[in-house]
Amino acid sequence: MATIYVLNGPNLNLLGTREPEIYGHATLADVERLCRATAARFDLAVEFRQSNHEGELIDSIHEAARNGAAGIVFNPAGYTHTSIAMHDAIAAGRIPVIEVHISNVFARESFRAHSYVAPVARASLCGFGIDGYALAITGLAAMIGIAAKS
Ligand code: CA2
Repeated sequence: MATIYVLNGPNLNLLGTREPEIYGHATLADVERLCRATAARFDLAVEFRQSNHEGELIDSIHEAARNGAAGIVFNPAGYTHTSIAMHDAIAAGRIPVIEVHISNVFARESFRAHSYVAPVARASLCGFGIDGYALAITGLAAMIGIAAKS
């Protein structure tokens, strides 16, 4: 069975506890359940992680590439807008990365409109709430030629 990594950046452990007007009421545990249910439709195993540390996220990207993962669904959170190191890790990894944001980053502060990840991601989506994770997994499966189970 192929594996995808679902990686979540800083502060996403707080999902569902603050700023519900921006991020909704779902928790990260809800996101994990949604990812596992979506991936199961494509017979994909999920390695689901959250970290508040840039280096740990980079280590996970390296690990996914080293382990031959089928792809990464990645919400880099605040590092989206700051991290050249994240950009470099993805560029070096050579596995498909789908960038996901819960909120519509283009409808918020101007500093959120720039992403260091987008140029090295195979696709990016934002503004669908946590459904964006399910859409990203479905799109990744199509991209790598894995059909839904009948
Ligand atoms: O919309 C997204 O998914 C973001 O990646 C979330 C990041 C933000 O820096 C990006 O611009 C867009 C912030 C994640 C923090 O998540 C929280 C969730 C609930 C309460 C507080 C923070």
